[in-house]
Amino acid sequence: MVSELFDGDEWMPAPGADGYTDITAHVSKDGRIARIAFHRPEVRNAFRPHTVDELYRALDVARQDSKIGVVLLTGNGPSPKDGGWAFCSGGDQRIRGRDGYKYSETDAVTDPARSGRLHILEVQRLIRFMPKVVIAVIPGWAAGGGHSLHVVCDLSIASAEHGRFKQTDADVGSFDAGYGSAYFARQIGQKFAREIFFLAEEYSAQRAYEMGAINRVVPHADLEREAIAMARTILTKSPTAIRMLKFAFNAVDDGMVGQQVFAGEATRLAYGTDEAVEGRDAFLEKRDPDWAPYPWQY
Ligand code: S0N
Repeated sequence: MVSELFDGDEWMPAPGADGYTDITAHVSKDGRIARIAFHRPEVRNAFRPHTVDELYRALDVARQDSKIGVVLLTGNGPSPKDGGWAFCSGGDQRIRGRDGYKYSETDAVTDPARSGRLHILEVQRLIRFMPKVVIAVIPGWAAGGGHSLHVVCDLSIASAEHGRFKQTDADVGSFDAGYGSAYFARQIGQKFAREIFFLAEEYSAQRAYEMGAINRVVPHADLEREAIAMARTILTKSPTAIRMLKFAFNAVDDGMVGQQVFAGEATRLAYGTDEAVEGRDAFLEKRDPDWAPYPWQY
């Protein structure tokens, strides 16, 4: 079973999905929505390095598929051990070491070459900069680095009954000092963000909604259906408009990198104009460009 909330009639396996162990990856039958899920429910969907490798790969496959406009990022469940639900509980604390980390729980040694390498941050950047809408679909716990992942997603929708939020970073001595905290404060305000990190208390989905941390709270049984409905609404919109809006929302918080991403999109749009084609053709034909048909617009 993928997940109790998974509707097999909606999805087919994504390319390469057969090889995954720590996640599942599916595409809607019309090919327009991706569903990528943590698949370690027995540890509240904590991620180990291997999980992150697979997650990055699956997200990148979705990024490069020009039919896909929306990605649902979720956690499968419930746990076979105790029936608990999770979106993701962050880095797997069992394989974390002072000198690096083990690739999995069964490895005997840590790898110093990987010391301090939190490549979940590469996943955060992929979500942040992919020109598609990524929706965090939260059926249970979003804790630690799992909380930060939902923060970096474009939208978040959570289960009313099982959605739980907690920022444990200060409890376990590992902290996301980037999007997970500073950008989170931009979303919900400094006071709430500091409270969530400094007190590390538990919040219900309803409370998270009231603080402005998530977009919607829905009955557990309807969670994936509602997420798909949101995705389908987004898919009725102009892909270019959505892409430019996502990067516009990002740019103000992303400094020169945000400007660079936005600028790349502007250049892509410019390449589609006759004016840019004239510049290219003039160079190739070794003549002066004729800009006369292109006014200095006001
Ligand atoms: C999520 C919480 C609040 C759920 O509590 P609940 O419902 O009472 O369940 P538990 O009984 O606590 O958990 C059920 C089983 O799942 C295991 N488990 C849960 N979370 C993790 C985890 N993150 N790592 C490993 N195992 C986990 C429990 O141990 C239990 O197993 P059994 O039944 O065998 O006892 C609660 O579980 C909780 O607080 N979890 C920890 C949340 C947390 O602190 N996460 C880490 C925070 N930091 C980060 O994520 C940053 C990134 C990071 O740390 C990292 C990333 C990659 C590589 C290395 C690191 C690194 O740590 O340096």
